[in-house]
Amino acid sequence: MTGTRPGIQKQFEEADETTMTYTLTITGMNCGHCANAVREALMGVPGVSAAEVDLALGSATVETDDTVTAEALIAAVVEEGYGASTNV
Ligand SMILES: [Cu+2]
Repeated sequence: MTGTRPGIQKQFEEADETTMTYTLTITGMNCGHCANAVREALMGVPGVSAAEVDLALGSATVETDDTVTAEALIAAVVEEGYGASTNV
């Protein structure tokens, strides 16, 4: 059965799987400027469609396509000078 109608099957899978949401714990942010820097770092990762950073909670919610790994998101934040981890 698999493979007989790959086009149709793929469309349904993609509808479900192309958007992923990561929640990261961010450390080292002190002000809105920091939150903005983290947000821009996340938005700079190819495949990220939306990023929201909550300064008070020290967290980030990132929407991506399915090519993006948590490691890539963490690396972008660390490169910006902040700490990041995921609890998946
Ligand atoms: Cu700051």
